[in-house]
Amino acid sequence: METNKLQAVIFDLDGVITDSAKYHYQAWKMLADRLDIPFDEEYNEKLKGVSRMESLELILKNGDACEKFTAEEKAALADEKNEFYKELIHQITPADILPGMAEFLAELRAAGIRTAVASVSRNAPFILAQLGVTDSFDYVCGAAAVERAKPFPDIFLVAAQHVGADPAACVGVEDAEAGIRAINAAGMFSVGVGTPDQMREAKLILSGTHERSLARIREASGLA
Ligand code: B16
Ligand code: MG
Repeated sequence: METNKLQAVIFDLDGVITDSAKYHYQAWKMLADRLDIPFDEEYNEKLKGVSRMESLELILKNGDACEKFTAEEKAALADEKNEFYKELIHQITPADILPGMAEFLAELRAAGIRTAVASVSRNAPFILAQLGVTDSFDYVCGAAAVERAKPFPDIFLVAAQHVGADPAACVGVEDAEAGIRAINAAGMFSVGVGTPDQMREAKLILSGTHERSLARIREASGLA
């Protein structure tokens, strides 16, 4: 298999394809308020790319409430958040694709580069359908396909395998630190969307999705 040619680009969903983080925030905020636990947008940054149950633990920790609930009660709290989140994401339309991403996906298709989504969100297929971009991806890898979440490389490796790409010939795009670590650990070239401070470990940093450029990615990654 050729490794000097760019074979696939694997995308995180939340924060890269669309800004679903704001809905996660609203849904967790509703739960935190009900439980009388402090929770704000700054603390919400810690939840990006983190699984649903781990997010709940982080929120409870902020209110010293980890020990207050049984495992069953915690599962019910996570379900409560998810039901509210599912209502919120019905608002998503194709207009909510982040700037430049629809064009970028079309450019990749035209160049014969495979595309996949690596999202730990169990709501990823619904969100992609709302955005009208399901067919823009060759494979969607969700949390159910892997045991270990980001920062383990598993989700990116499974996505590469499904699209028949060598990890060394793949680029991963992420907006969360745990995600960038996962891409690097997978042996892929990491592109980070965010500030240099947040994206310290990314090999290429874009301040926003509008800055995406296949030419820049090819040049920086050395993948033709
Ligand atoms: P769900 P990503 C992640 O999506 C979010 O960043 C994170 O905040 C969320 O807790 C996680 O999905 C699980 O989502 O509750 O919908 O299954 O960034 O991996 O696309
Ligand atoms: Mg993300």
